[in-house]
Amino acid sequence: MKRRIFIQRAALGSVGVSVGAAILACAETKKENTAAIVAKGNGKIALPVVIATWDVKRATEKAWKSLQEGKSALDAIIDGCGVEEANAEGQSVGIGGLPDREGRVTLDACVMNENGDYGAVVCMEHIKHPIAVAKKVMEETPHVLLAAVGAEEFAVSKGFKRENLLTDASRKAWEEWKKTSKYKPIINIENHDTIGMLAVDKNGNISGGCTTSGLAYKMSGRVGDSAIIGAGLFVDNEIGAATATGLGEEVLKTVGSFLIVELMRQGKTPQEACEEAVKRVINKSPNFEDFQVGYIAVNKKGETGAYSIHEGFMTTTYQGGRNEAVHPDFYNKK
Ligand code: SD4
Repeated sequence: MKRRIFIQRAALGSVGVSVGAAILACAETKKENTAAIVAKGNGKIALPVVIATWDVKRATEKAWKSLQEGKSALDAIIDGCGVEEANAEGQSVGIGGLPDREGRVTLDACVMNENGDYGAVVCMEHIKHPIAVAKKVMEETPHVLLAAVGAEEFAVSKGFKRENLLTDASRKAWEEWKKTSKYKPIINIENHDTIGMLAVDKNGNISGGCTTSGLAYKMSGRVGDSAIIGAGLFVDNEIGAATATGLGEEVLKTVGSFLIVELMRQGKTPQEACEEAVKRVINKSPNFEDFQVGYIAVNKKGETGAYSIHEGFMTTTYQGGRNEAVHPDFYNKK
């Protein structure tokens, strides 16, 4: 039997068939009518909402406050994720991220807003807030994705400070790893803290962001799913949004976040869509026992879902004034 500590879906559980109908209705309705649709839906209004991967209550709290101050969903996400990027003790995002196998901290991040605009940086060094740089790429260049040195130079040209992101603790962890490993990238090393964050503002407008230092001790130049649109993140303001954590190679091969949004478009709840996307990974990967993939999703009404292959995944949801980190349901050979 599945563990059901689980994401706060209780208030949303009975919406059933009408959810699908409402989503389809949303899909056919122009953006300016969004607030009205939200207000009409079933009395189960749960907006705004912020949901993030892992136990990141300080980050969701910051994003929630930014929403209360009237900031856009995207700016709230930049603020929220920025809390963890600046936390030198977190070893998977921003400063303090575990390095690649050569000892370099390389960061991937992306954002997508309610208009379907996307911006990303991959394999960028020395800049603590890659998610804010990703937003600049979206807003201030004709491009969507900048890599490596080009991304870093762009960030510096926009006023971001270059700094050493390899903390003593992460350097020591890397040195220990070099002693014990065969100095090969290890497929299932997972650092459990990539932040994917989705927010729906009080008018039902949706944005998302994802930021990571990627897999610990990865090959130099390796890029995961987190900054690749459709894989690590996807937002469709008419339908909902999804984001991923875990082994990026598997998320990329199944284009997981796009898949989840398309399944919601077809009428699945966020929970059903996350479960289907995880099953897609399991069906395609005979060695799924060896790695973790987890997804979270939200729809236009603020209903949330989350699912992972294995136990241990966490999500944090700030909704209805409550900020709660929980273990979502998981597959693991049920
Ligand atoms: C990656 N998906 O680079 C990221 C890693 C991750 O929790 O999410 N870790 O593949």
